[in-house]
Amino acid sequence: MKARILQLLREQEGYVSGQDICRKLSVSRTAVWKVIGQLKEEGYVIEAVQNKGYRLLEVPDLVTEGEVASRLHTGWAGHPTVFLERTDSTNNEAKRMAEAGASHGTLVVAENQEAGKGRRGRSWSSPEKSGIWMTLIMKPEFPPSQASMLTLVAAMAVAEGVRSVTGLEAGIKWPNDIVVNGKKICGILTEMSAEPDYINHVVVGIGINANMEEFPPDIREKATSLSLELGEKVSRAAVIAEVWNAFELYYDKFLENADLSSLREKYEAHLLNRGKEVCVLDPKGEWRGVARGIDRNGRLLIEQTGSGDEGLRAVDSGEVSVRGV
Ligand code: BTX
Repeated sequence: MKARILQLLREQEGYVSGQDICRKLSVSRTAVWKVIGQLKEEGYVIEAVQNKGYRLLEVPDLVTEGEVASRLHTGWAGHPTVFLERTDSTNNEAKRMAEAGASHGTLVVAENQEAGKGRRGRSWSSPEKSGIWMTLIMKPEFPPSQASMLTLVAAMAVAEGVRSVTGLEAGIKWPNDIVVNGKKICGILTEMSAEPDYINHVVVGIGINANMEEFPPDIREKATSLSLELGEKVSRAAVIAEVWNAFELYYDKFLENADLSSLREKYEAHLLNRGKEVCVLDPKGEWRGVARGIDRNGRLLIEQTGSGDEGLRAVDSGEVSVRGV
């Protein structure tokens, strides 16, 4: 009921009368009054005026069930959402839960992540109560070879979610860095447990720098947060909900062919490397070219330059890394 009352207050520009809330939710006046009291205790500033009703003036940056659920419009992603005060890594937690039988769509969100992980053993800086550290458990039916593309689907969802909540121009640096004004605001780590032809589970971990005001010296040059770019704090709950609202829509499109053919255009519209010169760090030797887009499997298409070996080459994120020139 708390989530529904919050939703009604948020949707209304002016006052919502107590009577309207009672009627819409089929509850008593006393019940509404109690919930309003609880919300005030949690830090919401709600004005109550006789004969007019209630008006929401200020929302604290809380990552609570009420704040997330009142904005989440998904059928399965985030149902249920498990909120933790602390964990080692939401990806590790999600894997443990998946092995213990947690269902497809379960989302794990933690306020404090003590050992946040990046790709290939790197670490992910996760300061307390200012970022978004979350992981979705998935048990899909497509073959394991397709799972790495979920990272690109997630990147699109983050770009979309961030744009819709903040208006910031979030773009994607292939394959899955989300960048605002040239600096990284998000990292995505997808991990899988599978047999050769069968996925046990996939966990899609997303870290978003939401409201931190500074970064450790080693990443200060390349990292930023939504609040630093926007000049004001953002509602982390709103970003969480909008990311999964977008993810579910994109995932449905992905499932049409179990590849990115229906999403390519949209991904490319956010792709910052497009039309730019890139250097491919290939273990067999570095080479350069101009990034043109992605193929249906999420490989970056690069037009090779300057080697006498011209043509479009597709590179795989598991094999090479790419940096801007
Ligand atoms: P990555 O390997 O692409 O990026 C890791 C690199 O990014 C680090 O080596 C460091 O240079 C830089 N970095 C570290 N922390 C930050 C930060 N907060 N902002 C910007 N740059 C940073 C990307 O790996 C995948 C990260 C996934 C993180 C999520 S959080 C929820 C889930 N749980 C978990 O343990 N990991 C995922």
